[in-house]
Amino acid sequence: MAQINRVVTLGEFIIQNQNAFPYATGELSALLSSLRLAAKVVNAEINKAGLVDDIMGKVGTENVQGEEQQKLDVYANKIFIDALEARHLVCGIASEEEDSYVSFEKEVNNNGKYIILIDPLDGSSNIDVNVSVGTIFSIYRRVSKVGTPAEMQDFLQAGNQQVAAGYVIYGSSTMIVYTIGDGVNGFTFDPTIGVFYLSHPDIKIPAQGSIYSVNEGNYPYFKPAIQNYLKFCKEDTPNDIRPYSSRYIGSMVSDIHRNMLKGGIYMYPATKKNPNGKLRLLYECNPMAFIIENAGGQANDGDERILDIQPTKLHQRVPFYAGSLDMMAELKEFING
Ligand code: P6P
Repeated sequence: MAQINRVVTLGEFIIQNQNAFPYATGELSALLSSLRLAAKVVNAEINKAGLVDDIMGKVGTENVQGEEQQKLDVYANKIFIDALEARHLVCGIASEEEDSYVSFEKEVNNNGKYIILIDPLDGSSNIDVNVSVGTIFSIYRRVSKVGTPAEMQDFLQAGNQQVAAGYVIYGSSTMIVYTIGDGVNGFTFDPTIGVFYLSHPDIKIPAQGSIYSVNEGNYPYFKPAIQNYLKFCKEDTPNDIRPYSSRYIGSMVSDIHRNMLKGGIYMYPATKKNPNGKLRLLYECNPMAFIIENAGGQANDGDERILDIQPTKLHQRVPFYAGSLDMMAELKEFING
C-alpha cells in the first residue's frame, strides 16, 4: 500500500518532468492522462472478466491479422480510441484491431499534432485463463499538415521518431510503464484510491540476465543460428551461469516487463507460420524497443535496430529480439556465425 506522504502520482510526475518533453509540455500531460483514464476503465473490465460471462470469450469476428477477436479486444480498442479522440490533440490512431488508420475527421482533431499507434489488448487470448495481458502504445508527432486529416505517412514513421511509448500491464497489479526518451518509469495502480503512483523509478534492465523467453514449440522452424543460441542457453556450465531459465507466458508485455526488471532476452524469430515474424513493427516492436533502449537494453530484428526500420505497411511484421545488452551480444555472436 502506498504511503500517502511518499506517493508521487502519475499526474504529478508528468507535470514535474514535462519539461523533458521536446514539445509543448501541456500536450504530453493531456495525451498521457487520456491513456491513464482509458487504462483505468479497461482495467476495471478485465478484473471482472472472471466473473461476468458476457465480456469473456470470442466475438465471432476476426481482425485484419486474421486473428479471432476477443470481446475485450474490441472493448479495449473502443475505450482507448474514444479517450484519445476526446482530447483533440490526436488527429488519428492506428490499432491492431482496425484494418486501416482511423482519422478523426472533426475539425478540432484535424488540428491535433499527434498520432498514436496502439495494440489495445496484447495477449488477449490469455484472458480466459487469467494470465496477465497488456496495452501497448506509441506516440508520434504528425508529419502531414496540421489542420488537415491524418495521412498514412503519419503512421509509417521509423520508430526512432517516437516522442513517447509505453505499456499498461494488467497483472497481479496494474501498472503503466512509459518513456519520453529520457529513461523509463513505472507506476502501479492503487484501486483503493484510484491513483497510479510512482513505484518503479528509472527502470534499468540488468546488462546480464539469465532468463530467455521464446516459444520453443517453433524450434524446428528457427534458423540454425537461433537453434544454436538456444542450445547455448541450456548448456550446463561449471560456473553455473548457464543453463538460463526459460520463462514464456505468451503475453509479450508480461514477458518483457519481467525481463526488464530481472534481466533477460525475449525472442520471436521468423517461423514457418510467420516467415516475417509474428509481432507487428508499428504497435508492438517499436514501442517496446523504445522502452527497452531507454532502460539500457537493445532491440533488433536479428540484423537491424528495430527503431531504424523504415515501415512500409501498417500491420507489417518483423522478427523481434530484445533485452539485456550482454545476452543480445551473445545472440549476435551466433547470428554472425
Ligand atoms: P505464440 C500475443 O498474441 C503475442 O502477440 C505476444 O503478446 C506474445 O508474446 C506472442 O504473441 C505469443 O505468440 O505464437 O508464442 O503463441
